Amino acid sequence: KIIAQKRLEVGERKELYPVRLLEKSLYFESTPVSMRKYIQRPDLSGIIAEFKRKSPSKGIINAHAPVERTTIGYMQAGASALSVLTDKPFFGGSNEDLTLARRFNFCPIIRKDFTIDEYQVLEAKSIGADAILLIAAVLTPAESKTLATLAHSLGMEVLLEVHDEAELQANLEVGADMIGVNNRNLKTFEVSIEISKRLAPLIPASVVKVSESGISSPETIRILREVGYEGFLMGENFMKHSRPEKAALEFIE
Ligand code: IGP
Repeated sequence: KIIAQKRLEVGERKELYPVRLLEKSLYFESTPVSMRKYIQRPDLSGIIAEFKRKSPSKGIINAHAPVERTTIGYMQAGASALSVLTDKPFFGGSNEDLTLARRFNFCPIIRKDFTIDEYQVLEAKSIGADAILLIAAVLTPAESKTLATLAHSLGMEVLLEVHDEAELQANLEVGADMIGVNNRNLKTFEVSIEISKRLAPLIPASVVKVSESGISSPETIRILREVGYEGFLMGENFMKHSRPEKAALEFIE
């Protein structure tokens, strides 16, 4: 459903903003910040703090928090990177949200969208993203590889999201910089970090491991670190507060 909607949406935007317009963005002249490196920095928390107003599983999470204050605060709290949802129908985000976050922050920003088309990779670059998300469940390994190669040619990094062993095995040749294990089952919306624990030993050491979704305690992060994760993608646990950045500061301290 989400993917069918995404195809329509991308089709419309391609007409409105053809690639030759996207390529006029000044961001094409700037070098992205390495998200891998920031995640591995010992002086930062490893937390990738997410800005999202709503989600398919929870509905509205936070309709009022402004992008600027929230993302600046996330960074000041010690987040290693920012994740900004740019999908409107399902997550209430926009490209403008990411560009605003970009204008106020130097840290890496991943554009959280369902990337299915090369156009979106160019678009990510044009709005100031440093990394893109590829979801194994909605792409063939060949498609992922094409999109990853394009992202790399633009200097961006790739976070490849997987949910099980089969997806992981099938995508080892994609060349992702980071592999994210989603703890949320996309069919049942159920969350369990067991999936991160199970897949950790199967992820090659050269790839940065990220655990995604449903993280709400420092104890969980400690457990995930023990099995090899360096990045922790957290959204709702912060965004459910009226001041998400304050929740992040308390959590990280
Ligand atoms: C954040 P949570 O449970 O902390 O809000 O999860 C993030 O992992 C989640 O938003 C997410 C996501 C995605 C969103 C994981 N994979 C793919 C959109 C698309």
